[in-house]
Amino acid sequence: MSKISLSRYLIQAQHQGKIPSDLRFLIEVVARACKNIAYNVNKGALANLLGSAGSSNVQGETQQKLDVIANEVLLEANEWGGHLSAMASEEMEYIYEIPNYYPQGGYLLLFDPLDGSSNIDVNVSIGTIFSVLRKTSDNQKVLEQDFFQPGNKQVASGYALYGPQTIFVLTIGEGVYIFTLDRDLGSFILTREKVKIPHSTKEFAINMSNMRHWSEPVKRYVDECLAGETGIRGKNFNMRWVASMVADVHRILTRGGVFLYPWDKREPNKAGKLRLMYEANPMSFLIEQAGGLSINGKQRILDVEPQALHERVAVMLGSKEEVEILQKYHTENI
Ligand code: AHM
Ligand code: MG
Repeated sequence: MSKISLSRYLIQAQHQGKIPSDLRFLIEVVARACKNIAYNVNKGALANLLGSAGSSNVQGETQQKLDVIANEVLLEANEWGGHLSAMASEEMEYIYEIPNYYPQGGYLLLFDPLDGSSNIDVNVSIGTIFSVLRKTSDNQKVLEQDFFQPGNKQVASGYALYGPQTIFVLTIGEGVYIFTLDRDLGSFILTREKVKIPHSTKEFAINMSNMRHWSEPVKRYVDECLAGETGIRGKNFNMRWVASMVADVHRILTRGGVFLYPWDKREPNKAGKLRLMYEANPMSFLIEQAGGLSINGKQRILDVEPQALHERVAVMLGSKEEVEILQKYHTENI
C-alpha cells in the first residue's frame, strides 16, 4: 500500500466533509512550521542555537533561543495565509492579531512553541503543542476574550515531538493520528491511526521531588502505586518523568500510563504549573480522542471555562482506570 502523507490524510478528511478547506490549510501550515522548528532543533549548537535568549516571557520564565525562534517560525508561517484571525502563545503576553494587510480567517490558533524548555540544552525530547478554535464573535477586532472558550470547543489540536524521530500527532475530533517525518521525502507519513490508550496501566509520571507539597488525594494515589503488589493496588508500578509534557503524553498515547502535574502547596494560589489553553486543552483533546481521560482533580479539563489567556491548571491525564481513581480520591476529599 502506498504511503499516506499528512497532506493526503487531510485532503481525504476534507473530501469526507470532516474538515473545511481552510482548516486543512491551517493544519498543513502548522505542520510545515514544525518541520522548520525540527530543523533548527537538530542544528543546535552547530548554529549557535542553544542557551538563553537573555529575555523572559510573561510567566517570568527565562526564554531559550529556540523558544524565541520557534515562536517566530509559527507566527511567520501562519500570519499571511488568510486562515486565522489571531494567535496566542506561551511566549507572548498578548494575542497577536493578523495584520490588516493580510487576509483574515475564521480561526484562532494557540501554541506552546517549544515545550519542555529545560530539556533543550541537554538534547532530550521537546515539542510544539497547538490548539485551534473558531472565532465565534462578529467583532472585526479580535479580543483576548474571543479565545476564552473551553477546550471542548477545539476543532483540532496536536503536537510535534522532536525526539529520535520527529513525530506529528493530530486530532480533528475523529480519533488520533500519528505521522512520522520522512526526512528524505520532507513529508509527514501516517504511521499509526485511531490510536487507543489502554484503559489500565502500571506506569505513572509525576515529578516526585514535589511530593512533600502534594495534596492528600495525590499523595494517597502515588503511595498506593508505590506500595506495589502487596498494597491495595495489587500490582507493581513503574515510574517515568521526562519533564517534557509532549514526550510524556506521547509515551501514554503509545503504551498507556498516567501523567500528573497537580496543584501543590509550593504556590497555593497557582492552580498548577501547566497552562490551560495551549498545553492542557490540546493534550486533553488528544487523550480523550484516544479513549483516555483528563481532569484537573474533580473536573474534566475540557469543560474548564478559561478566565485568562495564560491561566494555569492542574493536570491528571491518561489511562481511564487510573484517572477515574484520581477523580474519586479528589471528590471524596471535599
Ligand atoms: P515549559 O512550557 O516552560 O517548558 O514548562 C512545561 C514543562 C512540561 O513540558 C513538563 O511536564 C513540566 O514543565 C516539567 O516541569 P518540572 O521541571 O517542574 O518537572
Ligand atoms: Mg510549555
